[in-house]
Amino acid sequence: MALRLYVFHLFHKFKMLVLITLCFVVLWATFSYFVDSRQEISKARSLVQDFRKLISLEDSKKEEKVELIAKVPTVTPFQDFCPELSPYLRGASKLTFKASLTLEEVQKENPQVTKGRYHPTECSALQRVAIIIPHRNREKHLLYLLQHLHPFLQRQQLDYGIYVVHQAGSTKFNRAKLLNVGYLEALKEANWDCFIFHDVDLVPENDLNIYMCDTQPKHLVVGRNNTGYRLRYPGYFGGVTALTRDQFTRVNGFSNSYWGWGGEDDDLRIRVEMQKMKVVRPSAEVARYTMIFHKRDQGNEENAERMKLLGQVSRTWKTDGLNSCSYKLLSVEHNPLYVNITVDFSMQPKIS
Ligand code: UDH
Ligand code: MN
Repeated sequence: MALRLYVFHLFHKFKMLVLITLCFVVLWATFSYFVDSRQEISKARSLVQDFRKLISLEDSKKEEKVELIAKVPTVTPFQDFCPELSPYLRGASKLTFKASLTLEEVQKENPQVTKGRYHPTECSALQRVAIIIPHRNREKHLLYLLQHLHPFLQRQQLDYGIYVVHQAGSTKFNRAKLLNVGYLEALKEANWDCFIFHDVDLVPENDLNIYMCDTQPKHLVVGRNNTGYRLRYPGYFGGVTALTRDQFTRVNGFSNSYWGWGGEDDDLRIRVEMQKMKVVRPSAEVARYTMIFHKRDQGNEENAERMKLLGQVSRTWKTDGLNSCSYKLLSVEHNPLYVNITVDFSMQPKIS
Protein backbone atom coordinates (compact mmCIF):
# COMPACT_ATOMS: atom_id res chain seq x y z
CA MET A 1 0.00 0.00 0.00
CA ALA A 2 2.79 2.40 1.02
CA LEU A 3 4.60 1.59 -2.20
CA ARG A 4 1.48 2.37 -4.32
CA LEU A 5 1.08 5.69 -2.46
CA TYR A 6 4.73 6.50 -3.08
CA VAL A 7 4.45 5.70 -6.83
CA PHE A 8 1.31 7.83 -7.06
CA HIS A 9 3.12 10.80 -5.47
CA LEU A 10 6.06 10.40 -7.78
CA PHE A 11 3.77 10.33 -10.81
CA HIS A 12 1.97 13.45 -9.61
CA LYS A 13 5.28 15.29 -9.13
CA PHE A 14 6.37 14.28 -12.63
CA LYS A 15 3.09 15.59 -14.13
CA MET A 16 3.61 18.92 -12.37
CA LEU A 17 7.17 19.14 -13.70
CA VAL A 18 6.00 18.51 -17.27
CA LEU A 19 3.29 21.14 -16.89
CA ILE A 20 5.72 23.78 -15.56
CA THR A 21 8.24 23.04 -18.37
CA LEU A 22 5.47 23.39 -20.92
CA CYS A 23 4.46 26.74 -19.47
CA PHE A 24 8.08 27.92 -19.75
CA VAL A 25 8.34 26.80 -23.38
CA VAL A 26 5.14 28.65 -24.30
CA LEU A 27 6.33 31.78 -22.48
CA TRP A 28 9.77 31.66 -24.17
CA ALA A 29 8.29 31.19 -27.65
CA THR A 30 5.95 34.15 -27.17
CA PHE A 31 8.77 36.32 -25.87
CA SER A 32 11.19 35.53 -28.71
CA TYR A 33 8.43 36.04 -31.29
CA PHE A 34 7.93 39.58 -30.02
CA VAL A 35 11.67 40.31 -29.94
CA ASP A 36 12.08 39.01 -33.54
CA SER A 37 9.12 40.98 -34.79
CA ARG A 38 10.42 44.10 -33.11
CA GLN A 39 13.76 43.66 -34.87
CA GLU A 40 12.02 43.08 -38.22
CA ILE A 41 9.81 46.08 -37.64
CA SER A 42 12.76 48.32 -36.82
CA LYS A 43 14.60 47.11 -39.96
CA ALA A 44 11.57 47.84 -42.09
CA ARG A 45 11.13 51.18 -40.34
CA SER A 46 14.67 52.31 -41.12
CA LEU A 47 14.16 51.28 -44.74
CA VAL A 48 10.96 53.30 -44.90
CA GLN A 49 12.71 56.24 -43.22
CA ASP A 50 15.54 56.14 -45.78
CA PHE A 51 12.99 56.07 -48.54
CA ARG A 52 11.05 58.94 -46.93
CA LYS A 53 14.21 61.06 -46.71
CA LEU A 54 14.62 60.60 -50.43
CA ILE A 55 10.99 61.41 -51.12
CA SER A 56 10.99 64.49 -48.85
CA LEU A 57 13.76 65.92 -51.00
CA GLU A 58 11.30 65.64 -53.82
CA ASP A 59 9.14 68.35 -52.38
CA SER A 60 11.93 70.68 -51.34
CA LYS A 61 14.15 70.98 -54.42
CA LYS A 62 12.86 69.44 -57.57
CA GLU A 63 15.97 69.90 -59.69
CA GLU A 64 18.28 68.51 -57.04
CA LYS A 65 16.02 65.53 -56.66
CA VAL A 66 16.40 64.45 -60.27
CA GLU A 67 20.14 64.30 -59.84
CA LEU A 68 19.99 62.58 -56.47
CA ILE A 69 17.61 59.83 -57.48
CA ALA A 70 19.58 59.16 -60.63
CA LYS A 71 22.77 58.84 -58.63
CA VAL A 72 21.35 56.53 -55.97
CA PRO A 73 22.42 52.96 -56.90
CA THR A 74 19.65 51.30 -58.88
CA VAL A 75 19.71 48.26 -56.61
CA THR A 76 17.83 47.55 -53.41
CA PRO A 77 19.94 48.49 -50.37
CA PHE A 78 21.48 45.70 -48.25
CA GLN A 79 21.50 43.29 -51.19
CA ASP A 80 24.47 40.96 -51.55
CA PHE A 81 26.98 41.66 -54.31
CA CYS A 82 26.75 39.51 -57.41
CA PRO A 83 29.35 36.72 -57.61
CA GLU A 84 32.74 37.38 -59.25
CA LEU A 85 31.66 35.16 -62.12
CA SER A 86 28.01 35.19 -63.13
CA PRO A 87 26.26 31.80 -63.15
CA TYR A 88 24.53 32.73 -66.43
CA LEU A 89 27.68 32.80 -68.60
CA ARG A 90 27.74 30.47 -71.62
CA GLY A 91 31.17 30.99 -73.17
CA ALA A 92 31.51 31.07 -76.97
CA SER A 93 28.33 31.35 -78.98
CA LYS A 94 27.55 31.29 -82.66
CA LEU A 95 26.35 34.71 -83.80
CA THR A 96 23.58 35.13 -86.34
CA PHE A 97 22.55 38.30 -88.14
CA LYS A 98 19.07 38.10 -89.63
CA ALA A 99 18.63 40.43 -92.60
CA SER A 100 15.00 41.23 -91.72
CA LEU A 101 15.64 42.09 -88.04
CA THR A 102 13.70 45.10 -86.72
CA LEU A 103 14.05 47.33 -83.65
CA GLU A 104 10.62 46.19 -82.44
CA GLU A 105 11.82 42.57 -82.39
CA VAL A 106 14.89 43.48 -80.34
CA GLN A 107 12.70 45.48 -77.97
CA LYS A 108 10.40 42.48 -77.49
CA GLU A 109 13.41 40.27 -76.77
CA ASN A 110 14.54 42.68 -74.02
CA PRO A 111 11.49 43.65 -71.96
CA GLN A 112 13.60 44.26 -68.81
CA VAL A 113 15.57 47.08 -70.45
CA THR A 114 14.19 50.59 -69.96
CA LYS A 115 15.69 53.75 -71.42
CA GLY A 116 18.78 51.76 -72.37
CA ARG A 117 19.35 50.61 -68.79
CA TYR A 118 19.24 47.38 -66.85
CA HIS A 119 20.42 46.08 -63.50
CA PRO A 120 20.19 42.62 -61.99
CA THR A 121 17.42 42.25 -59.41
CA GLU A 122 18.84 39.17 -57.68
CA CYS A 123 22.05 40.86 -56.50
CA SER A 124 23.92 44.14 -56.45
CA ALA A 125 26.12 44.48 -59.59
CA LEU A 126 29.88 44.72 -59.06
CA GLN A 127 30.21 47.70 -61.42
CA ARG A 128 27.99 50.31 -63.06
CA VAL A 129 29.03 50.29 -66.68
CA ALA A 130 28.26 52.84 -69.42
CA ILE A 131 28.65 51.58 -72.98
CA ILE A 132 29.46 54.47 -75.34
CA ILE A 133 28.96 53.87 -79.08
CA PRO A 134 30.06 56.42 -81.73
CA HIS A 135 27.59 56.46 -84.58
CA ARG A 136 26.60 57.87 -87.95
CA ASN A 137 24.66 56.14 -90.68
CA ARG A 138 25.17 52.57 -89.43
CA GLU A 139 21.59 51.79 -88.36
CA LYS A 140 21.74 48.11 -89.26
CA HIS A 141 25.00 47.58 -87.40
CA LEU A 142 23.51 49.30 -84.36
CA LEU A 143 20.51 46.99 -84.47
CA TYR A 144 22.69 43.85 -84.58
CA LEU A 145 24.90 45.15 -81.79
CA LEU A 146 21.93 45.97 -79.55
CA GLN A 147 20.43 42.54 -80.20
CA HIS A 148 23.59 40.77 -79.09
CA LEU A 149 24.87 43.16 -76.44
CA HIS A 150 21.77 43.43 -74.24
CA PRO A 151 21.48 39.70 -73.39
CA PHE A 152 25.28 39.46 -73.24
CA LEU A 153 25.53 42.20 -70.57
CA GLN A 154 22.56 40.79 -68.66
CA ARG A 155 24.23 37.38 -68.52
CA GLN A 156 27.21 39.16 -66.96
CA GLN A 157 24.93 40.58 -64.21
CA LEU A 158 25.97 44.17 -64.87
CA ASP A 159 24.24 47.40 -63.97
CA TYR A 160 24.60 49.05 -67.37
CA GLY A 161 23.40 51.73 -69.75
CA ILE A 162 23.90 52.04 -73.51
CA TYR A 163 24.64 55.49 -74.97
CA VAL A 164 24.77 55.98 -78.72
CA VAL A 165 26.47 59.24 -79.67
CA HIS A 166 25.37 60.35 -83.08
CA GLN A 167 27.28 62.91 -85.15
CA ALA A 168 24.81 65.05 -87.07
CA GLY A 169 25.45 66.51 -90.51
CA SER A 170 28.13 65.56 -92.99
CA THR A 171 31.24 67.11 -91.48
CA LYS A 172 34.26 64.80 -91.09
CA PHE A 173 33.57 62.03 -88.61
CA ASN A 174 35.32 62.38 -85.25
CA ARG A 175 35.12 59.10 -83.32
CA ALA A 176 37.24 60.23 -80.35
CA LYS A 177 35.33 63.46 -79.77
CA LEU A 178 32.03 61.54 -79.89
CA LEU A 179 33.39 59.21 -77.20
CA ASN A 180 34.35 62.20 -75.03
CA VAL A 181 30.81 63.55 -75.44
CA GLY A 182 29.36 60.16 -74.49
CA TYR A 183 31.46 60.08 -71.33
CA LEU A 184 30.45 63.63 -70.29
CA GLU A 185 26.74 63.17 -71.07
CA ALA A 186 26.47 59.71 -69.47
CA LEU A 187 27.89 61.08 -66.22
CA LYS A 188 25.11 63.68 -66.12
CA GLU A 189 22.65 60.78 -65.72
CA ALA A 190 24.31 58.35 -63.37
CA ASN A 191 27.41 57.68 -61.36
CA TRP A 192 29.06 55.18 -63.73
CA ASP A 193 32.17 53.35 -62.50
CA CYS A 194 33.36 52.07 -65.84
CA PHE A 195 33.18 53.23 -69.47
CA ILE A 196 33.31 50.91 -72.45
CA PHE A 197 34.10 52.72 -75.71
CA HIS A 198 32.56 50.48 -78.33
CA ASP A 199 32.60 50.48 -82.16
CA VAL A 200 29.15 49.84 -83.57
CA ASP A 201 30.22 47.03 -85.87
CA LEU A 202 32.09 44.80 -83.41
CA VAL A 203 30.00 42.06 -81.83
CA PRO A 204 31.55 40.03 -78.98
CA GLU A 205 31.54 36.28 -79.55
CA ASN A 206 32.19 35.05 -76.02
CA ASP A 207 30.48 36.22 -72.84
CA LEU A 208 33.54 35.29 -70.76
CA ASN A 209 34.94 38.54 -72.17
CA ILE A 210 33.73 40.48 -69.15
CA TYR A 211 32.59 44.07 -69.75
CA MET A 212 34.00 45.39 -66.48
CA CYS A 213 36.94 47.68 -65.84
CA ASP A 214 40.23 46.51 -64.44
CA THR A 215 42.94 48.11 -62.30
CA GLN A 216 44.55 49.15 -65.62
CA PRO A 217 42.96 50.35 -68.90
CA LYS A 218 41.64 47.28 -70.72
CA HIS A 219 41.57 46.47 -74.44
CA LEU A 220 38.86 43.96 -75.22
CA VAL A 221 39.46 43.20 -78.91
CA VAL A 222 42.38 40.82 -79.18
CA GLY A 223 41.07 39.26 -82.36
CA ARG A 224 38.37 39.67 -84.92
CA ASN A 225 37.16 37.59 -87.82
CA ASN A 226 38.54 39.93 -90.51
CA THR A 227 42.08 39.93 -89.09
CA GLY A 228 42.32 36.18 -88.54
CA TYR A 229 41.56 36.68 -84.82
CA ARG A 230 45.00 38.18 -84.21
CA LEU A 231 45.90 41.52 -82.66
CA ARG A 232 46.16 43.98 -85.58
CA TYR A 233 49.58 45.21 -84.39
CA PRO A 234 51.39 45.31 -81.06
CA GLY A 235 50.02 48.23 -79.09
CA TYR A 236 46.68 48.32 -80.92
CA PHE A 237 44.13 49.94 -78.58
CA GLY A 238 41.09 50.35 -80.84
CA GLY A 239 37.62 48.91 -81.33
CA VAL A 240 36.50 48.28 -77.76
CA THR A 241 38.27 49.61 -74.65
CA ALA A 242 37.31 49.79 -70.97
CA LEU A 243 38.52 52.56 -68.64
CA THR A 244 37.37 53.55 -65.19
CA ARG A 245 36.35 57.12 -64.52
CA ASP A 246 39.66 57.70 -62.77
CA GLN A 247 41.76 56.17 -65.58
CA PHE A 248 39.91 58.20 -68.22
CA THR A 249 40.21 61.52 -66.38
CA ARG A 250 43.88 60.93 -65.63
CA VAL A 251 44.60 60.94 -69.38
CA ASN A 252 42.20 63.86 -70.02
CA GLY A 253 40.06 61.52 -72.17
CA PHE A 254 40.54 61.27 -75.92
CA SER A 255 42.03 63.99 -78.12
CA ASN A 256 39.37 66.02 -79.97
CA SER A 257 41.66 66.72 -82.93
CA TYR A 258 41.40 63.55 -85.03
CA TRP A 259 39.00 64.23 -87.91
CA GLY A 260 38.48 61.28 -90.24
CA TRP A 261 39.76 57.73 -89.85
CA GLY A 262 42.74 56.63 -87.73
CA GLY A 263 45.18 57.65 -85.03
CA GLU A 264 42.82 58.53 -82.16
CA ASP A 265 43.15 55.05 -80.61
CA ASP A 266 46.97 55.17 -80.73
CA ASP A 267 46.80 58.64 -79.22
CA LEU A 268 44.84 57.24 -76.25
CA ARG A 269 47.39 54.45 -75.81
CA ILE A 270 50.21 57.04 -75.69
CA ARG A 271 48.26 59.02 -73.06
CA VAL A 272 47.78 55.85 -70.99
CA GLU A 273 51.48 54.97 -71.18
CA MET A 274 52.51 58.52 -70.31
CA GLN A 275 50.55 58.14 -67.07
CA LYS A 276 52.55 54.99 -66.31
CA MET A 277 49.51 52.80 -66.82
CA LYS A 278 49.66 49.56 -68.74
CA VAL A 279 47.13 48.21 -71.24
CA VAL A 280 45.76 44.81 -70.20
CA ARG A 281 43.88 42.30 -72.35
CA PRO A 282 41.79 39.20 -71.72
CA SER A 283 43.00 35.95 -73.26
CA ALA A 284 42.90 35.60 -77.04
CA GLU A 285 40.41 32.71 -76.82
CA VAL A 286 37.89 34.92 -75.08
CA ALA A 287 38.47 38.39 -76.57
CA ARG A 288 37.05 37.50 -79.99
CA TYR A 289 34.74 39.66 -82.11
CA THR A 290 32.84 39.45 -85.37
CA MET A 291 33.09 42.68 -87.33
CA ILE A 292 30.01 43.19 -89.46
CA PHE A 293 31.33 43.73 -92.95
CA HIS A 294 31.47 47.32 -94.22
CA LYS A 295 33.35 49.58 -96.59
CA ARG A 296 34.98 52.87 -95.68
CA ASP A 297 32.29 55.45 -94.93
CA GLN A 298 31.90 58.72 -96.70
CA GLY A 299 33.04 61.48 -94.35
CA ASN A 300 35.50 59.21 -92.58
CA GLU A 301 38.37 59.20 -95.02
CA GLU A 302 41.85 58.40 -93.78
CA ASN A 303 43.30 61.26 -91.74
CA ALA A 304 46.58 62.25 -93.41
CA GLU A 305 47.56 64.34 -90.40
CA ARG A 306 47.43 61.53 -87.92
CA MET A 307 51.17 60.79 -87.78
CA LYS A 308 51.94 64.43 -87.14
CA LEU A 309 49.33 64.56 -84.36
CA LEU A 310 50.69 61.39 -82.80
CA GLY A 311 54.13 62.97 -82.57
CA GLN A 312 52.74 65.83 -80.45
CA VAL A 313 50.78 63.98 -77.78
CA SER A 314 53.17 64.75 -74.94
CA ARG A 315 52.75 68.48 -75.67
CA THR A 316 49.01 68.52 -76.35
CA TRP A 317 47.31 66.01 -74.06
CA LYS A 318 46.85 68.36 -71.13
CA THR A 319 44.90 70.94 -73.11
CA ASP A 320 43.27 68.73 -75.76
CA GLY A 321 40.78 66.31 -74.28
CA LEU A 322 37.88 66.15 -71.85
CA ASN A 323 38.70 69.63 -70.53
CA SER A 324 38.43 71.20 -74.00
CA CYS A 325 35.61 69.16 -75.52
CA SER A 326 33.07 71.72 -76.74
CA TYR A 327 30.04 70.68 -78.75
CA LYS A 328 26.53 71.65 -79.64
CA LEU A 329 24.11 69.21 -78.05
CA LEU A 330 21.14 68.84 -80.39
CA SER A 331 19.12 66.23 -78.48
CA VAL A 332 19.11 63.49 -75.84
CA GLU A 333 16.39 60.93 -76.53
CA HIS A 334 15.61 58.07 -74.19
CA ASN A 335 14.70 55.19 -76.46
CA PRO A 336 13.71 51.84 -74.90
CA LEU A 337 17.01 50.15 -75.79
CA TYR A 338 19.50 53.05 -75.74
CA VAL A 339 19.98 56.71 -75.03
CA ASN A 340 20.51 58.58 -78.28
CA ILE A 341 22.69 61.67 -77.99
CA THR A 342 22.93 63.83 -81.10
CA VAL A 343 25.70 66.41 -81.44
CA ASP A 344 26.79 68.92 -84.01
CA PHE A 345 30.52 69.45 -84.54
CA SER A 346 30.21 71.70 -87.59
CA MET A 347 31.21 74.82 -85.62
CA GLN A 348 34.36 73.19 -84.28
CA PRO A 349 37.81 74.35 -85.40
CA LYS A 350 39.51 71.64 -87.44
CA ILE A 351 43.05 72.92 -87.13
CA SER A 352 45.41 70.87 -85.04
N1 UDH B 1 31.51 55.16 -87.47
C1 UDH B 1 30.18 55.39 -87.80
N2 UDH B 1 29.87 56.00 -88.97
C2 UDH B 1 30.82 56.40 -89.84
C3 UDH B 1 32.16 56.15 -89.51
C4 UDH B 1 32.48 55.52 -88.33
O1 UDH B 1 29.26 55.06 -87.04
O2 UDH B 1 30.47 56.97 -90.87
C5 UDH B 1 31.85 54.61 -86.13
C6 UDH B 1 31.38 53.18 -85.92
O3 UDH B 1 31.10 52.96 -84.58
C7 UDH B 1 32.60 52.40 -86.37
C8 UDH B 1 33.71 53.25 -85.79
O4 UDH B 1 33.25 54.57 -85.95
O5 UDH B 1 32.59 51.10 -85.89
C9 UDH B 1 35.07 53.04 -86.45
O6 UDH B 1 35.00 53.29 -87.85
P1 UDH B 1 35.23 52.16 -88.95
O7 UDH B 1 34.38 51.00 -88.63
O8 UDH B 1 35.00 52.76 -90.29
O9 UDH B 1 36.75 51.79 -88.78
P2 UDH B 1 37.45 50.45 -89.26
O10 UDH B 1 38.87 50.55 -88.85
O11 UDH B 1 37.31 50.51 -90.85
O12 UDH B 1 36.69 49.25 -88.88
C10 UDH B 1 38.01 51.42 -91.59
C11 UDH B 1 37.66 51.34 -93.07
C12 UDH B 1 37.55 49.95 -93.56
C13 UDH B 1 37.92 49.82 -94.98
C14 UDH B 1 37.82 48.39 -95.40
C15 UDH B 1 38.59 48.11 -96.62
N3 UDH B 1 38.99 46.74 -96.60
MN1 MN C 1 34.65 48.85 -88.54
